[in-house]
Amino acid sequence: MERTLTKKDQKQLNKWLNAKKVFELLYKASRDGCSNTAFHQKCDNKGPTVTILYNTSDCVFGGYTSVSWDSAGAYRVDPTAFLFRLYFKGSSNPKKYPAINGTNAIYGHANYGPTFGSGHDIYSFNATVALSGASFPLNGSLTPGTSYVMAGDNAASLACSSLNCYDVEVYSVKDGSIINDDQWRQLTESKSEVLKSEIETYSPIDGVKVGRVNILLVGAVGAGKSSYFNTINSIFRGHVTSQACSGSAEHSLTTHFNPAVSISPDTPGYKKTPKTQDIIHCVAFVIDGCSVDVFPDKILQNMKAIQQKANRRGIPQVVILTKVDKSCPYVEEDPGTLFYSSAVSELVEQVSQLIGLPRAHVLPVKNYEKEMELVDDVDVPALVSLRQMLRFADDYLYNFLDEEDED
Ligand SMILES: Nc1nc2c(ncn2[C@@H]2O[C@H](COP(=O)(O)OP(=O)(O)OP(=O)(O)O)[C@@H](O)[C@H]2O)c(=O)[nH]1
Ligand SMILES: [Mg+2]
Repeated sequence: MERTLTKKDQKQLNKWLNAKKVFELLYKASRDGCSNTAFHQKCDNKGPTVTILYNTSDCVFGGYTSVSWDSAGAYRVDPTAFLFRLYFKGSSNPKKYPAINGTNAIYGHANYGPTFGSGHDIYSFNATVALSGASFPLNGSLTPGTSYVMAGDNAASLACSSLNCYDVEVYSVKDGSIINDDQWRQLTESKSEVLKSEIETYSPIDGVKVGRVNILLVGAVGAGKSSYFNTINSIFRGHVTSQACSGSAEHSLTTHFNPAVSISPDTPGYKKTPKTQDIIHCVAFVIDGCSVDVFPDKILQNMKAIQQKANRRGIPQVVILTKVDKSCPYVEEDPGTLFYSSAVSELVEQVSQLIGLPRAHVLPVKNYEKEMELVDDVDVPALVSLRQMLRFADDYLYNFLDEEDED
């Protein structure tokens, strides 16, 4: 039994909600602790949510509410709330139990975990529940039927009357992405072969002694720098490669250059009087699309500091916005929808405001990560991003047209 909301479960919930919502995990007892404080810290004032309990009888059940959890110690009205069962003793057995009139739909109390109904319809827990073996013996109670229409069902047929749970999860229920008929970013060229040959035949503008342009990739641990490099590399190699190690780790996986030590004039290879070909011609901030809502302040400050330095030198900057497949289920399923996805378009807007760059400088990509073979629809946004950086680098090189005669 899965102890997380599967795609199939999400589809079922969307059927009941008669909508296309996306589910974002806010709270998970096994991860965050089974306590009133952890629950309220993660879930208060987050809008519509769905709570799911996974008990040791392999029953999966819970409740949906469109109103926010809070710690006010009062019932909240929600005629759209409902309880549900997804699995019974390990078998799919979906059933929805609507609110009777919605008056006592949920109870938000600082000491309580998620609580539905005035008769302890589903009252998960109170204070802290310690893990006992592999499960949390929840200390609430399960007596559905006061505020929700059980239509012949009861605690036994809902969930084997058991609150001994492997896990309790709360997901935020958000408006899903939509796929528009028109692209939100008009691409003049959307064939990867054409983009590829455009880039292959690129050389920096005439009149500057620069054989190639230097692009600096900067970003947080795990943002997708190595993956982006690998994606571009793969496209030109003609098959998926992973020259730069990528993966997930607490500290940076790529430590080719010691990140703890700044470069100084004593660093081997340091050039006191760099030529135009030695300097950075474009700075690319690599940002994980999933991190945008909760962007760490420290990283933002670091980026702003780099931005200031780049601005002083007039160096163009872009954002490579990675993992956009995780922000839109359609893009995840079909990367060809990337430039049609409302979620990606909104994300680009959000990042442009966060970093303070025009939207055209925010370049969304979905890197190669799970794929074994090249996919045209993955290549196109990556190539578009690279072409854009080359164009910006060229713009920057114009500044050096007159300065190249000294040597
Ligand atoms: N779904 C998805 N996963 C991605 C994408 N880009 C990167 N990843 C995953 O994110 C994780 C981190 O990516 P890396 O490329 O290693 O990140 P990095 O910026 O090089 O990280 P460090 O070198 O550790 O600082 C890996 O598990 C990648 O597979 C993407 O566009 N979509
Ligand atoms: Mg790396």
